[in-house]
Amino acid sequence: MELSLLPNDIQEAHRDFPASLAGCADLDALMRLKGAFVGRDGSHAARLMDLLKAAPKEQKRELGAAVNTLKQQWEEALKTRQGELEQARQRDAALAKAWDPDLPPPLPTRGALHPLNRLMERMVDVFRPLGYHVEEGPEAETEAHNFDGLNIPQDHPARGSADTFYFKGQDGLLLRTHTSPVQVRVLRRIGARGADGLSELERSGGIRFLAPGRVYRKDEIDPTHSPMFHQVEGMIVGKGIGMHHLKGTLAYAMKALFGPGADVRFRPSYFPFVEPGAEMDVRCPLCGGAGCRVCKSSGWVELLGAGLLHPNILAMAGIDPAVWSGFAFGMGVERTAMMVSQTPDLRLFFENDQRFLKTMGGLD
Ligand code: FA5
Repeated sequence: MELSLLPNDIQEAHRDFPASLAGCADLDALMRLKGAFVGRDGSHAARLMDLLKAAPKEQKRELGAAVNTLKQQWEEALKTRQGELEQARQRDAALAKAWDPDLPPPLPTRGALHPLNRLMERMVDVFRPLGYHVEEGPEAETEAHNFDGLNIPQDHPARGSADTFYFKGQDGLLLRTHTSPVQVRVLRRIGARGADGLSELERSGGIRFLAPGRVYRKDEIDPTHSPMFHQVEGMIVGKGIGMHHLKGTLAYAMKALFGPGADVRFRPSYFPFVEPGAEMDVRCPLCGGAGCRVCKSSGWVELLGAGLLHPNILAMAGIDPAVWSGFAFGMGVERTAMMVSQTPDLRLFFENDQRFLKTMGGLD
C-alpha cells in the first residue's frame, strides 16, 4: 500500500498502531484508541475519507484502495484486542466472585528442621545431663585420622576404594567413613602437653563428648543402608573406666530414646580401636521380633558399635593407657530414627516427601 500518499501524522500514527494497541490495558483505553482511528468524527479514517472526496479524479482509485485497506486493518486488529480484553475482564470478575474476604488468609508453610537433625539434637540432649558436650570434625578427612589413628591395619578392607570415597589427586584425603576420626582429633588435642608440661586431659581430669555428623560409605542402598548417613559418636576418657560404665550409659540412653520398655541386647564384636568391642541391637519394633525384611528375619536391628578404648589409640595420642581408660560408641542415626518411628525404610528420610516428614513429630 502506498503510504506516502497519506498525511505525515497519519503515516506516523499507523506505524505506532501495533504498539498503541498492545499498550491498551483495559477496554476504556481501547475505546479511546478506536475513536482516534476509526471514529465517526475527526478520526484518522474520517479524515482519510474527506481527503478521498477532495482528491482529483485520476488519484481516486489508488487512494481509495489504500484508505480501504488501512481502515480494514485497523478495524480487525481493534476487534481482536477487544476480544482479548473482554475475556480478561470476565476472568477477573469470576476470580473476584470466588474470593471470600471473610475467609482467614492462607498461612505460609513454616520451615522446620529435618527429622534426622531433630533426632541428633535429641540424642545430644539425652547425654548433656551426663556432662557430655559436642565436638566436631571435618567430613573431608585424612586417612591418618579416619584409619591410622584408629589402629586400623593397612590391609583392612574398609581402606579399599571399593568401600571408601577417596578424593582424586589428593593423597590420603577421603570422605570420612564414620565419626570415629573425631576421637583421634580430640585425643591428640587433650593428650598434647602445654608449656606447663601438663596436658588438657591431666588438667581437666577427664573428658566426655558426642560428635554427631554425616558419614559416607560405598554401601549398596537398601532399607537399612545408605551411602550417606549420620552417626553420633560418643566418648569418655577418665580413670578406671570399665565395661560396666559403657553398658550403664548405653542402657540409660536407650531407655531415654525408646522408652522404659526398650528391648536391647549387647553382644561381642570387633573394631580395631576398641578392646573389648561390642554391638548393640534393638528388638525390631516393626515385627516385634518375629522376623521381617528390615531385621532380615533375625528379630534384631543393629544400632551401634562400641567398646573400651584400645590402649594403642591412647598411646598414639600421647596418653598413658596405664593411667587413663575410656569407652566409645558410634550410633547410626537413620537406624535409630527408623526404630523410634517404626519406619520400614531409611530411604524415606531422604526423599523429602513433605507428607512423610510431617508425620515425624515423634522424633523430637
Ligand atoms: C562404626 O562405624 C564404628 N565407628 C562404631 C564404633 C565407634 C565402634 C566407637 C566402636 C567404638 P559400624 O560400621 O558398625 O561401626 O557402624 C555403626 C552404625 O552405623 C551401625 O550399627 C548402623 O547403625 C549404622 N550404619 C552403618 N552402615 C550404615 C549405612 N550404610 N546406612 C545407614 N546406617 C549405617
